[in-house]
Formats: sequence, C-alpha cells, structure tokens
Amino acid sequence: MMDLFNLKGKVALVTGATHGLGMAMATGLGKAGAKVVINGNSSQQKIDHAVEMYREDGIEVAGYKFDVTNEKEVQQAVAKIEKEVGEIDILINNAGIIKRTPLEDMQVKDFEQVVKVDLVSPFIVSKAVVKGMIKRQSGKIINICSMMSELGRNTVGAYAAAKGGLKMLTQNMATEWAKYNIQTNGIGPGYFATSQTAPIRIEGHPFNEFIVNRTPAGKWGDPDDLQGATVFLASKASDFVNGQVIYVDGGMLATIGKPSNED
Ligand code: GCO
Repeated sequence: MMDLFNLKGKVALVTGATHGLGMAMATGLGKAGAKVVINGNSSQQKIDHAVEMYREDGIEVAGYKFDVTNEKEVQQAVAKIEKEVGEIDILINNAGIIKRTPLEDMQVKDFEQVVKVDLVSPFIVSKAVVKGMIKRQSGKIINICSMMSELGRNTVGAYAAAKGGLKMLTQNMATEWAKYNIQTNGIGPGYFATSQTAPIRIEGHPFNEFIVNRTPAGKWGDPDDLQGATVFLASKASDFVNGQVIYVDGGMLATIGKPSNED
C-alpha cells in the first residue's frame, strides 16, 4: 500500500519553492523519494541558499532561476531542466504574489500583475511541461489555489479573481489532459504561517484573532501540514483523481464561523 505514495525515480518541479509553502511541499515530495527541482526568480543567492537547506534535509535537489510569467524563459528553463535533471513527471504551480488594496483604489497594472503571476504563469509553465507528459502519456500537475478560490475578502480582489480562475483552469486542464493519463488537481491552503501572511498574523492583531476564530482547528496552519495532500496528488494513489481541489484549511470552508465569545 505505501508503494502507492512512493515517488522514487520521479522528477518534480515546484515553482516558488525557495521558502514558505512551496518549500514545504517540495520537501514532502523529496522525502517521498522524488528528485526535486525548485524555481525562484528573486536572486540566485536565495536559490542557492534554499538548495543548501534542502540538502541539509537530505533532499536531492537542483535550483533554477527563471521568471514564470515569461514564456520564453520558461520554455528554455524546462528544456534545460529536462536535459540536466530529467523529464518532469510532477509539476506544482505554486509561485504567486498578493497585493492587498481595496478594489476601488487598485491600479490596473497591479491587478494585471497579480493575475499574470497567479493565473497566467500556471498556464505558461504547464503548457511548457505538458508536451513531454503527453508524449510519455503520464504526468501530475498540481495548482496551488486558495481560500480565495471559493471566498472573497476585503482588499484581495485581484488575488481572489486569479485564484478563482486557477480553480477553473485546473478543471479545464483535467478535462483536456486526462486522456493522456495526466492528472491535474489543486491544493487550496487555508491560512498558514508564512512570510505572505506575516503582515496579517500579528499576535493580538484583530485579523489574527479573526482567523483563529474562523478556523475550526483554532490555529494557523503549519506549512508541513500540506505535505500529505501534496504527496497524495503527486503519486499513483491519485491516478483516478482529476480536477479536484483538496482544501487543507483546518475546516475553514466547512463553516460559517462562530461568535468570538463561543468556544
Ligand atoms: C490574505 C491571505 C490569504 C492566504 C491564503 C488563504 O490576505 O487573505 O494572504 O490570501 O494567503 O491565500 O488561502
């Protein structure tokens, strides 16, 4: 039974994996036996530092710097990875940004940038990787969605539009590519303790109290909580699962919440 979750011999590309949720998911794939390829676009130094951290964790890893929104750079990077590391069996489209601004104040260019990174880049990277998967009649694509794939929240309208679109893009990728034995699914993280949420996760800050109260588990998620769902969707165990989003959210989407004075 455990062989179903064994990723030995597989190559997994995880975008935006120099820190945070991407690093946690990539680490899970590595611990399940995959050879991990991480992407970043901030600095080579940051990528090199992350590679060292993976290696200290016993993970076989390679790091590549490229801009996931630039189709030419992505195509060149995928060709380089497939030449230097191996054909990509598993793709996690995790790279993403958020800009928190009331919609009425948001600049169009900022809205477009969020959509470009969070929605268009999963299309760009998947398009570059899926050609090999189609040829090999095998592949796993996992798009990292969000609570905002299902719910709105003040000031994150562009992000919600992108993540809502990413849920539907996941369903369409599943529709078009399942016939090639490619399974495309999503993971929707709830509220996790990362650098992205650091500004809204301050002890005593109203939003921090709100999230803890709004989450039945009564806490922020730990990035490692995502590893089980990641390995499941990357492995043979999910070969007949397609177009689904697994929400790892402590129960947030299951409830309308409760009054703050209620246990
Ligand atoms: C926010 C948070 C969320 C989380 C996550 C929830 O500002 O509401 O950053 O967007 O990061 O996406 O699923």
